[in-house]
Amino acid sequence: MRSVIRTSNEVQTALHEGRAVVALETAAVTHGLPRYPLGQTPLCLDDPRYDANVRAAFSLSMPINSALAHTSAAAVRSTGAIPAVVGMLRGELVIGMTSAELDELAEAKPVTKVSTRDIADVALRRGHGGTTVAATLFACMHATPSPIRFFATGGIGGVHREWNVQPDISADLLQLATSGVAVICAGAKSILDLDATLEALDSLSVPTVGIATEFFPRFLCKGAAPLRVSATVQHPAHAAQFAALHFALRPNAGLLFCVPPPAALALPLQEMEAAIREGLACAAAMGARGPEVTPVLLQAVSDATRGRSLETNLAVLVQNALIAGQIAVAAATPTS
Ligand code: PSU
Ligand code: MN
Repeated sequence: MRSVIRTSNEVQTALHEGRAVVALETAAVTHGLPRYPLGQTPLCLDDPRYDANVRAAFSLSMPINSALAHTSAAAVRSTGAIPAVVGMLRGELVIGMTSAELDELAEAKPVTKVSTRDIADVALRRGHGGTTVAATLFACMHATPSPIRFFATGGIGGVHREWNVQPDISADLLQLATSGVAVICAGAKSILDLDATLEALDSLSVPTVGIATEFFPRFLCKGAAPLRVSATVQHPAHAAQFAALHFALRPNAGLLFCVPPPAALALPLQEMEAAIREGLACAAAMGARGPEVTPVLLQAVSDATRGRSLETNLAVLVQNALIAGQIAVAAATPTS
């Protein structure tokens, strides 16, 4: 049987030497972000935490999805960590895509939104796919020569609203519970039922650890009723200590590090809720089902906020990549 999973040489070497590695997913690239150029530098890149290399990585002539992917990878690199972009090209699950491979995936058509269940199907068809949080977690655990322990995304999937009418629970949750990886995120997407999502994470024994916050972030949103995280750490080095102890105790269980969106770009709850309701109506009218639901909702929310939620989504993706890099570097114990 041919090998379906390939870890790049750069990532293999870094893992072998005990250096910091951060995985990045690509379902956000292939299915969560637009494929037209933004026409301006994203607002979030004015932040002094990003160096010139990170700002330069967002090419104005490129479609938003590939520009963002390059920028997230550059944010990881700016901390001294190695980015491992995960995605499927020609049936291969690649851990550590090159820039050229990333551009190819960002433009690919048709391209599948690959969750864990879809990996064998896309491999057999030799297809292309953007990997969700669930499939990326699976890849992290199967990296050679050792698992990747840190992974950045925007917001994880979770329990959808009206789950009591039509149960829709992201495969991200179960995969997180059974993969020894720390996911750095802005909580779960606010298009979901966040109370139910937190209860599910609790049932699955996934720690929700706020970084300098006691509250579970609401993805792109601020001003909502607070939801509590299960623990709080103060800074990335403290998060690295938490992760080290967690993985020593439970090497095959995941955890979430939760970082709220930058305050200046977070969207007020009322605006967000109105946009989500429009999105839900749109998804229902389109008859969106299963994996189609999240991309339709994200696009509808972006339209309803006239692109403001897109800016916030970009801010969250790049910020989480940066913080994941800082945590991974603090946790690393290089052998040379
Ligand atoms: N974060 C973002 N945008 C996204 C996603 C995360 O900022 O598009 C993706 C992730 O890949 C996540 C997926 O796994 O959305 C959840 O989809 P679903 O609800 O169908 O499981
Ligand atoms: Mn779903």
